[in-house]
Amino acid sequence: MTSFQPVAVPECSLDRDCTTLSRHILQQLQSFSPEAQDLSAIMTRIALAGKLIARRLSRAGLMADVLGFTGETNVQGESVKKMDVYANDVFISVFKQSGLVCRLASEEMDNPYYIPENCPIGRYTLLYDPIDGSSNVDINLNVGSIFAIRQQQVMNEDEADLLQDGKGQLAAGYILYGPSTMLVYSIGHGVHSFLLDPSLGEFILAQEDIKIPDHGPVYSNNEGNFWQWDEAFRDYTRYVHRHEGYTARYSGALVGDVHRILMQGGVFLYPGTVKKPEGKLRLLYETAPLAFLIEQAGGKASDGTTRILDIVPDKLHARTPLVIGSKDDVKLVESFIEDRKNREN
Ligand code: P6P
Repeated sequence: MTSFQPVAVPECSLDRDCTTLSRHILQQLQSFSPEAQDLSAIMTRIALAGKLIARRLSRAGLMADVLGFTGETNVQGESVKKMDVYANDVFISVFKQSGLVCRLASEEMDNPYYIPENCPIGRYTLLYDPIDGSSNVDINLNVGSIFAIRQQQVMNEDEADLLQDGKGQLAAGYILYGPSTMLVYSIGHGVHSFLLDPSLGEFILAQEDIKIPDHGPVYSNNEGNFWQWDEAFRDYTRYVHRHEGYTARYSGALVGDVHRILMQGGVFLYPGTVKKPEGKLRLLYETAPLAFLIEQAGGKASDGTTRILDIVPDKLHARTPLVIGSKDDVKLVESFIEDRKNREN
């Protein structure tokens, strides 16, 4: 009779499986203060939203009434996907009866959504793009959610206190719905990724303190807009066309494109165009959260001249051009803009 030898579970795998998002945040903050507990609880709710959206996306092709358009147009003037509405509502629902978030501002809503019962206690605002890249939803390609958490400074239903630069963000990150569902976040202590383990229903720590390379081979932009760009962006594009060591990658979904840049290095750029000189991407819930994250990973983010985190929006849905990624690659793009300015002066 052979004696039963229990399989030794390496301590790290058990410990890793127990390193949930909420525990990680408290470890990061090295505090159990009410503020730390709040952030931990908010991030846990964001993770719940991610699970609900991931579940819906994984079945989208099999369920009625999930894919396709609603027939409505949002404040951005964009046709609204059914998945946009579902995801927007998920974030609202997970924060009801939470006592945490008083106000939610989203790409999909003209004005912020208030949860009055939370406001006396919950002094936080969630800014989010519920489904970024929704044009990819119907063709089963990656999409993402982008979020930022800010302290709420006023109790009245006035969005003026939201019109601040991105340095006041308490936390920011994204959820990437790809082959795996990954949550990448920062609360100002580095950038960390968590993978959803469907068998546990938990986001489990995947990588801590992610650092973006100072340079990478990837440049990511929609060259179909080349004819609409300022000459400086054309100069940059011609440069990478003529020099070895660059490769173009563009999925049409910001979260996936920026995640690739974070992991492999390089630069994503969405310049202003003739039609949209201020660019297409929205500051408060797209470019500012991503800029916060990329800077925490050692990268850089600007609108081509001004640091994204220094830009103060004039309205809730303000847009900015975006140049984001590896320090050296962002500087290279900025150098073409500087050169053009010097030549014109
Ligand atoms: P274009 C998706 O609509 C989005 O907001 C981002 O996710 C993406 O980076 C960008 O627009 C793509 O825009 O003009 O290249 O289709």
